[in-house]
Amino acid sequence: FKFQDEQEDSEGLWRETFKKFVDIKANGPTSVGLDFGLHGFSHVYGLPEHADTLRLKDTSDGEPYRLYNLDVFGYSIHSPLGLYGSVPFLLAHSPDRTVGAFWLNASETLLDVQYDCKKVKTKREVLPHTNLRWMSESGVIDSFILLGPSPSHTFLQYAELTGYQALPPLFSLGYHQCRWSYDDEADVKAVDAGFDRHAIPYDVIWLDIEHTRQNRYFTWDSQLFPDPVGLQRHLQERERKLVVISDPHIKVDPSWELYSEAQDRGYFVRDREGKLYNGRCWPGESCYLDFTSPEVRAWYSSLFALDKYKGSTDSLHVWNDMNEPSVFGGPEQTMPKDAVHHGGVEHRELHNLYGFYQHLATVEGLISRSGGLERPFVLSRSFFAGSQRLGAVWTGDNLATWEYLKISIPMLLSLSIVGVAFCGADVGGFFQDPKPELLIRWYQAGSLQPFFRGHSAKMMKRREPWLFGDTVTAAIRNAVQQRYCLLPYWYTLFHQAHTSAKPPIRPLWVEFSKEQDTFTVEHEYMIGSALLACPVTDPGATKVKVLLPGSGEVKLIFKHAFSKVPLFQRGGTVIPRRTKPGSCSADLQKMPFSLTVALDSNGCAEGYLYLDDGHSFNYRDKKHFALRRFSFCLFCPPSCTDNTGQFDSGCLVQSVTFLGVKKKPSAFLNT
Ligand code: NBV
Repeated sequence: FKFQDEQEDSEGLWRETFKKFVDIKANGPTSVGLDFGLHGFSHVYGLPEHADTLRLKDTSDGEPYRLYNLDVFGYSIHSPLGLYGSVPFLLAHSPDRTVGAFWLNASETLLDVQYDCKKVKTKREVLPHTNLRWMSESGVIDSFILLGPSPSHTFLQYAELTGYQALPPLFSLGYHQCRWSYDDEADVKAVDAGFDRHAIPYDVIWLDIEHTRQNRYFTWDSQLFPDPVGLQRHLQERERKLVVISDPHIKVDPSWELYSEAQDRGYFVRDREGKLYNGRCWPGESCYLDFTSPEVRAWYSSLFALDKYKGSTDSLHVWNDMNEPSVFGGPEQTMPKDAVHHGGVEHRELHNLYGFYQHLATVEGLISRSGGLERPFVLSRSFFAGSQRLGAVWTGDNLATWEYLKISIPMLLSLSIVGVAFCGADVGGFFQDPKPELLIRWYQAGSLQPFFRGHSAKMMKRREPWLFGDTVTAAIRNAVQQRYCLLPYWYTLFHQAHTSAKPPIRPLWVEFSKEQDTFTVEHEYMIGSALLACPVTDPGATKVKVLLPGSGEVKLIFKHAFSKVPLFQRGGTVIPRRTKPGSCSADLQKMPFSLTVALDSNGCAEGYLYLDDGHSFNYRDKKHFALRRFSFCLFCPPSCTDNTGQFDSGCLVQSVTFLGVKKKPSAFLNT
């Protein structure tokens, strides 16, 4: 078929006009779609990224859920519109079964969900039913139905398809201090010292775009950061790290070697006429590296080599922002769909994968920089199915309001159940100035989420934790210190995600899969199988109701404002903690352990502890790890879970606390 007449093409199948943009649709209409019926299900979850409820909504009367990676400043809450990343995977759950549906397509994708549209009569009962309609602008139908039957089986089946969570370096599970932007070296050193002065542990300080020479990534502003190596050494003395931003757009500047080399080698995305695609971003006129090309990725990775990236050291890690990609003034602030990539592939075919490929190239760069020995840390704003193999993601530019704090929980749970388990939201809110109560509550919530970073925009007031008076500082200190003491547990959970695909934070229905009153709970969740968290997300809260599956609802009254975060340990579990928080995760490694044993109704409990050096691949390549199972039970002796591991942590267990002991023991048990 050939496009004949614009009059006849009112739906824009052959050529589409959006505002001033014309999409030439060189290949004509190419959309694909498929309907699925899920018999027996009335709860569907996943499909990030949306700022919406955990259970996907019925879309019959509104817009379908959209998956199209976009830079949406101050995004709306409870909207089906696409945000920075996309994972076209969902899970359906019922008391008897969990299944997964994965629609492997990286072009713009829509999903319609219809609950209970048809009741299927069996001899025994009336079953619910859910209809799904997947629609993609382009590509092929490549779809997987995962049969579960449990949530854990479904996680595992999906990880076999798209990969397991990378094991993060331990430091990256600590607290990160970010701001757009810290002014200069002196500012960074002052903030770093502030954490020590106020006894607040932290691991990483971040530099945003202004650290570069006019937004040329891989460079430093020589006025503001004259001695970046010295700065990193300074941080390293306290065993802390630096993260710097590296965006995918490259300033058009023929006198800059990085630009001219990429241009000479043909490494930029082209427009539909074959010319260099020019967009605008922070540096002004910019070109966009074509990360979909393996050759471009290999070249970009090589830029992170220590001798190439001047001013970098091995304690520098990376943050990929604006990689949807964001193009100022572009259609929907992104790249036109008819731009052309490596192999003549139109941007429309792979839009949702662009950021993933930058993330991949950055991760490979950091791994190669260390000769393949060290685990990288790279945060990306854009993501796709499989991004869990690369590192961490965050939920972009949120606002400092209670609504954004509240929605961060279902947003992070939705990411977690589709494998992207190392995720977080800007603590405090990126835009607007949080009141102290909100800031405290956000630190408390963030300390119970996988990626824990405070961040704020440059037009906002400074908000280092000690700027709001002693009460606020003490509350934030308490939240961060609790996080550090609990790091052995978080690290063990990440090892579990890495090896068996269970996400560290889980909706209640994952752990209590038969209890239907958990199926729509979205502000409480499990951290592993042992802790139930219910961060406070309402202003002025003096009490909070918490559903404890199996035991009903409890009401907690707060005696002192902001003092408590509801966190419960489940009977039958053992939690490993460090006895003191230290000043950063490396310092923490010197502290002894404490174990908290919460007995179940039979007087038994078990738990795990995973240890390794916290930073290298030796756990994988040399089996330098220890995985211990603690069990408290008269009838089963303690055991070492994986005898192949060879890691001597040299650590001691200093104390064991028992919860739920019904009567005074008559003798000490030898466990
Ligand atoms: O690089 C500046 C910011 C960054 O701080 C933020 O975290 C990103 O999500 N970036 C977006 C661009 C500016 C947004 C207005």
